[in-house]
Amino acid sequence: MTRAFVGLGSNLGERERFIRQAVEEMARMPRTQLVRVSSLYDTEPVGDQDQPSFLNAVAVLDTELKPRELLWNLQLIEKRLGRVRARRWGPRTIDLDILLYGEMVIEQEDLVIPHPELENRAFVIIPLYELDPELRLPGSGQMVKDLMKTPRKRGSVRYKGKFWF
Ligand code: A4P
Ligand code: MG
Repeated sequence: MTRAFVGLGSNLGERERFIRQAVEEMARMPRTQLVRVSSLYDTEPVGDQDQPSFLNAVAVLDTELKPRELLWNLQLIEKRLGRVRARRWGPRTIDLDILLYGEMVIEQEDLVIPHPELENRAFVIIPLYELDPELRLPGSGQMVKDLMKTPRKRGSVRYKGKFWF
């Protein structure tokens, strides 16, 4: 079993419903247990700012799926929830990113873990801190609680509420 952290983001339509459905589907993935989900956060778009604000959260999974199998399963969920791939960093009903997969560091063309933008994004760091402040990132060796202290331009993040499931 490997502990993986998956980032969820939605900024089109009923954002909370898409997050909720994605979590339900993740809980049904093969050889996987859903452990916890962070609170929901209302976040300013990072990158392409000309789009609606996001609802973001992070889920913790224990899984026997290999990283690439996990990616396929997440992409299947994105498709089922009707994600239309328009423009990069643009609006979407649901985006599922593998943030961390145990201690593993992967740098392949179509799979990069830890997620390359992780350390720059408050909408990822804040829910990770809520889930596990002592978490250490493989690669850079940075701790999540230390990343919380680094001031940087990474968009505003507002607490939206607990996630119940
Ligand atoms: N890919 C590589 N590594 C991974 C990984 N660790 N997890 C590849 C998931 N996918 C990974 O992703 C493009 C390709 O990335 C996939 O085919 C996969 O092989 P995508 O989801 O199709 O495209 P995308 O999401 O538009 O692009 P990208 O570069 O993944 O963007 P991000 O990093 O997902 O950022 N602002 C706020 N406030 N909240 C957000 O959630 N999200 C984004 C998208 C931008 N701004 C945001 C938010
Ligand atoms: Mg993505």
